[in-house]
Amino acid sequence: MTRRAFITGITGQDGSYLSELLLAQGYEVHGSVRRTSTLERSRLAHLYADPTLYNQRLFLHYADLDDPTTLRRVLNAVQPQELYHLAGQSHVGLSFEIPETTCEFTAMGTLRLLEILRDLPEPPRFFHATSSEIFGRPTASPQTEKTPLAPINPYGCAKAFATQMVRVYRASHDLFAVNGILYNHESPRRGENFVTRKICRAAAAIKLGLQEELALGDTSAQRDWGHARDYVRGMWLALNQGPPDDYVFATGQLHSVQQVIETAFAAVSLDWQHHVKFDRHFLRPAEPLHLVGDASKARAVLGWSPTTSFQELIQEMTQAELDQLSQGERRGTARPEAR
Ligand code: F7E
Repeated sequence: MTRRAFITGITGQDGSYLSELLLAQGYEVHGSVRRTSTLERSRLAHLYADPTLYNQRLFLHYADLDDPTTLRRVLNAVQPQELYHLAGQSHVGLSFEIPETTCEFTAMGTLRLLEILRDLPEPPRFFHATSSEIFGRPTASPQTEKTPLAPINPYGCAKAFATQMVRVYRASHDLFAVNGILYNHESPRRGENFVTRKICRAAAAIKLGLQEELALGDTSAQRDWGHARDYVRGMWLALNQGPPDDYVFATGQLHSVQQVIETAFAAVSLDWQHHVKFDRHFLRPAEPLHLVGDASKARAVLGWSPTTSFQELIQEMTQAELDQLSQGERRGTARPEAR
């Protein structure tokens, strides 16, 4: 029997990689998209350009987390066996500016989804993409599934609420519900306002003479960065290989924003010191500290481990920008700025 999966946030970085993984395994894949005036679905373009996939095994539905009636109707019609909940406002810096929207989608949106699942005759297995930001400034490093929640920004608070609700619904309503505690994961498909993509794109644009300098905030900030493709494999394993539980997905390695700069600029043989400048506009009111994950449980229970090193990740992202920007330059559509 063909398995059916539903993805909220299918048009995002993780949604596109997860769609590819599920389609390659023979799944029928459904996803919700927001009804907006712009159709930002470029990450899926290669999939729905394929007539053997689009509307055959890949289906998009208009539905959103702030419209539970539509979501309920769509989920009733699709009856997925697996639901991957990836949608939400995911930019930490932005969450200080739009905290209510962030909580509305990321916290309440998840609760609404759990309420809908509870009422379905056969609730799907549920994967919630939560975040290392729930730990804020933890007292222990690296963090595990047992590390206490201590968020320090609106995004982390919204994710902490949603994470705890998933735990409550798993324990109280017998749902197969999983929290994947995801540390930073990047790729050439990352949104342009996240720091790795911003740096890699700028390094490539400067190399091609399309941009002169790159303005950044705190370059001493450190993160545990992995490749998004590895993390979506973890999502699938979590719903198919283990009991419903919480799992940390991380590389266990900390690197600084400064190291991203040096690696990306070295990949295009440029001296970063001639191009990178500080702009306080990109500083955040609070920075988390020592967010580095211990993925031992995912390794032991799910057989998961990351396969891409930090160097490989940043080099791949920079090369992808070079390729994309040089193609755009040839067509006269290069658009380097990413602030
Ligand atoms: O920032 C510093 C910034 O925006 C990383 C999301 O996926 O991962 C992501 O959140 C660091 C921070 O990611 C700039 O202050 C310096 O310390 O790439 P980011 P994030 O905030 O870690 C977690 C796990 C999530 O769950 C989130 O959804 O880089 N930084 N200068 C800068 N960051 C940005 N964006 N832009 C700068 O100019």
